Amino acid sequence: MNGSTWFCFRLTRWVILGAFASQASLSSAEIVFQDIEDVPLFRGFPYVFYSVDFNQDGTEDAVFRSSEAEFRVISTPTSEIAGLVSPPPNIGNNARPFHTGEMIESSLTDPWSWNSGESTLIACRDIGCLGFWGSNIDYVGVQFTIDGNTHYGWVEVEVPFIGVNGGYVRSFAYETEVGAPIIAGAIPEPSASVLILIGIGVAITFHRRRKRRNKALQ
Ligand SMILES: [Ca+2]
Ligand SMILES: [Ca+2]
Repeated sequence: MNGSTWFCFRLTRWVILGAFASQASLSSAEIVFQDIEDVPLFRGFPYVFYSVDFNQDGTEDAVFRSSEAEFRVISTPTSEIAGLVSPPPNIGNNARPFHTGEMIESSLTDPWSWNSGESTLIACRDIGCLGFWGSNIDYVGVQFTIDGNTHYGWVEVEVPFIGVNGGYVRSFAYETEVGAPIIAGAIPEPSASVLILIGIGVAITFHRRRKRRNKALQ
């Protein structure tokens, strides 16, 4: 096999591998992920807040707010937050911390539900703390709509200390396929075209190396 035949053979092999990968990724939907510079939200007066806009359309999809009294995530007219509704006489919700790998989808296992309004991450006062967050990095589950269609997303949040009503918004992602669940912490896989380009790049590098080696041996 001469150099160019060998090169074509390698190239074909990598492209076939890329095509297989493309079949695999075509069947799965797409995640849009944004790793923002971590936003510190700590006990502002009267409060500090940060709005997450998953799809960058100018409509906020979840608002994180820290005040002296609590650190909360607030739904918008087009979103709901996964959590637990506090039983009476307490009012309000507590946001669920999804761990890496947990599924965020339309049906949540009891007792969790999709809730509108304010959901507490942590609220510590003299008498103790409310909320399921504290000394953890987990994901807030968000159900929101784009043009009336439901989408699922997660926001990575760190609440570093129990006793401090604040934390960091670290990154967020959403699933572009309408109604499709998203796995907490899942980020996009490289697309088929990127895999094919990588394949071609690797084949060309091998080819050049081989050519150089052959020259050196002559
Ligand atoms: Ca939006
Ligand atoms: Ca970050």
